[in-house]
Amino acid sequence: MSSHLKQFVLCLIVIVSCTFTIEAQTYQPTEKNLQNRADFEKERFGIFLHWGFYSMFGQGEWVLEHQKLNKDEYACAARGFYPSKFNASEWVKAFLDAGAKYMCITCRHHDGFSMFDSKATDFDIIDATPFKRDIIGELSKACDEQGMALHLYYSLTDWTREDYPIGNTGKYNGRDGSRADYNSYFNFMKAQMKELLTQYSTRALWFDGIPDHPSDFNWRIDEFYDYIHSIKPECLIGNNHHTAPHEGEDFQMFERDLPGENKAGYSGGATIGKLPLEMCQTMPTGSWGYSVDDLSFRSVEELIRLLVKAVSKNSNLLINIGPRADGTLPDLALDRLKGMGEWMRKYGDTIYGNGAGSLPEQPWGVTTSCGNTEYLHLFTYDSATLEIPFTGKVKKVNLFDGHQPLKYKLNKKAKTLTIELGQVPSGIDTIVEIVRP
Ligand code: FHN
Repeated sequence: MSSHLKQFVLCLIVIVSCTFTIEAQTYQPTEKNLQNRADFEKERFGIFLHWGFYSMFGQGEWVLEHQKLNKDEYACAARGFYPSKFNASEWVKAFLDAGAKYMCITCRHHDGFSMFDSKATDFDIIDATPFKRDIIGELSKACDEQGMALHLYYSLTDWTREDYPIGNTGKYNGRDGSRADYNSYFNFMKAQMKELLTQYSTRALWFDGIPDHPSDFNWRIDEFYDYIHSIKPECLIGNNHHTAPHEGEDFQMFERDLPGENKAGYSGGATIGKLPLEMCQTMPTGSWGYSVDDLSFRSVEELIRLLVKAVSKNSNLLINIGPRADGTLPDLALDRLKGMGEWMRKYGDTIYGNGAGSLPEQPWGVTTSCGNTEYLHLFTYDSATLEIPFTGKVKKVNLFDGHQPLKYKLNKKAKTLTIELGQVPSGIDTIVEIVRP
């Protein structure tokens, strides 16, 4: 073989091997993972729960940080954590009755306390509290029994472990930063991932905490995601890093804002990707964890409209509750869940399996759609006649309530559809359904 031919063959081998190397790095979700994504996207409504022994302080989930508490003294409070009224089945039933199809609970928040039976640490619900019951395990069982999907929130930030490299937070709680050892911490997290993925019916992992370090900090996230998907390829991974989706992720979340908005200030760098979307928001206007003084709960009307708006932007809504230290859900949270359930039982068809409609947000409200049916959600409108931009044909136009036919006029030249609503809309959400042929 001539030297030129040898060089050509060698170059060809290098190119092909590089191609395979690159392809090997491109994440390929499995069919079951894609099915989980599709199911997640159809469900549209989930319940978020921020719960830990920090609920005993009644000052939210950041009390350790906000009060600059000593981590060891703070950990002593776990010895009194006994949520005697916790009933996983009652919780799951309340969420399902509200119309939610999945739940996401903090199995380990920034304080590093594990609400599940972990062999990787004694700072967990079994070893550090008198309760000694696997809260995540009981919720997983209740979800299986009642048909609710379980997602687990897991913090990459840790305010109490010495091997976690101290970042923007956790600086004043008595740790010796010189003992940081990210490899040790990474292996601890991998050990817990294996527990969470094999001990429970975990459909998704909801990561948080990345902003604790600057963007050049090496979390070894690709290795972490590969490890997770090597154990459970169908597990959905989402990470609340407030930026565009990262290779290996299966859904994209937005905090306190609808996709594309940035009113709360977390989503400045979060360009909307192609993955299923989810926005999360608190039921009270304050913290995620239980705050004894935070009784400013959003109204049922506001929560329903938020859910409808989320769906109008092809997003799920994950609405958060902070359970009390005794294992009960705040009365106001139960009240809101009840009100949402009453609405969802009547109008859930305009939410489940729906995505964005043909119109961007209008002064009167938003649109959702499913198949050949579009739903106009009129929140505030003071006329009995509505004209919208519209192209294409119409099979029928109904008031969703009772599917009562409405008079309409299609103007193909002006590309408008004028609908006689019969009366000026009132209430939380007047829904008009437009069925195309
Ligand atoms: O610091 C956390 C906070 O406690 C809460 O868990 C929220 C939920 O999205 N995420 C972080 C703040 O961005």
